[in-house]
Amino acid sequence: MFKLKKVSISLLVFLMAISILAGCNSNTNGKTEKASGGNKGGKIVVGFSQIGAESGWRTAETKSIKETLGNSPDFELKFSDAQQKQENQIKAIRNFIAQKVDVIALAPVVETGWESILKKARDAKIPVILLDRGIKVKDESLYTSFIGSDFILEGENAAKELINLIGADKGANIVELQGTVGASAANDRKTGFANGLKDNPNFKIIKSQSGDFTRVKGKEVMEAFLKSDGKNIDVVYAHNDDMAIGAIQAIEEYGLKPGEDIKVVSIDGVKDAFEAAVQGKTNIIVECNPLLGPQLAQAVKDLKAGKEIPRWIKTEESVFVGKEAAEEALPSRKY
Ligand code: GYE
Repeated sequence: MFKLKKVSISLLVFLMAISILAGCNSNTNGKTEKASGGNKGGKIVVGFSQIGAESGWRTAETKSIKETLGNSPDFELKFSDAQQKQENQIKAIRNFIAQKVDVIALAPVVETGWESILKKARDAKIPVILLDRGIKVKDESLYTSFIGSDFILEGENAAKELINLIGADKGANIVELQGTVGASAANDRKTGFANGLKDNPNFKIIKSQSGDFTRVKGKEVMEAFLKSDGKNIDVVYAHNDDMAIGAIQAIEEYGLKPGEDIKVVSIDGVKDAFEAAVQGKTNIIVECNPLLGPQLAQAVKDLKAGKEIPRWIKTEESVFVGKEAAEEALPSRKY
């Protein structure tokens, strides 16, 4: 009797496990997501290949997409986290094609190497919308649209505001913390910043290295810069706020005052950066908006309704310089 009960409980657990597995399929990096054959119940099925969770910016972007598309009766969202690996993104796109999603949204970790998988999506007649970072492809028809910021302009604005802050006649020794190697956001922010400095040769980039868009690496690289060149550094330019926050910690541990002894300039505009600015620890924040969910939802709807969507959907962005600007903006910051 007891034995029988035990067997039937195990059988039940086994059957339950099978039915759960049947409803799910394992995606590229081992995480599971709901299976579906596309366009279920009139919903538009969107497969989103996200880069990972390296920064406050990216977490805010994921939240915005999940809140907008994941909670809407109009969409079914399939979300895949690539954990910073292009190969995971390629696998995720292959899965989305196999699942016959209606639209693929891709936040590409790096700029190159997308041709072959995007050709597969095109052959399957699934439009691809790039989100937040761009790619370099010879055949521009491999994607439909890019939703995101002008990173070159962001870099130029960072340089322009820095020159205003320090004074064009003075000049500064700058160290640069680059984003992920090969990412459009890193390449273009580097180019834009260099463009912005080129008429002011007194502003020199004395060191430049990748901190991979993370706090931990930003801190590590800044520690190395300080160790080799500490007394010479006037400014740190970080391609995102998280690396700047890591650098601020490194500067404090080195015994200098961030925002005063070493000026800090970074891009994104996450709350933590505004809090640092309020404390006078950072000087210039160039905004880059991660709340792309509503724009993606609109673009996908328009596309499915047969409308032509813009090749580049840009976002309005500002620059915040100094303590007062940060104090004023902080209460209404959404990310
Ligand atoms: O600035 C950074 C992130 O691609 C625009 O990626 C995005 C960048 C953002 O990790 O914080």
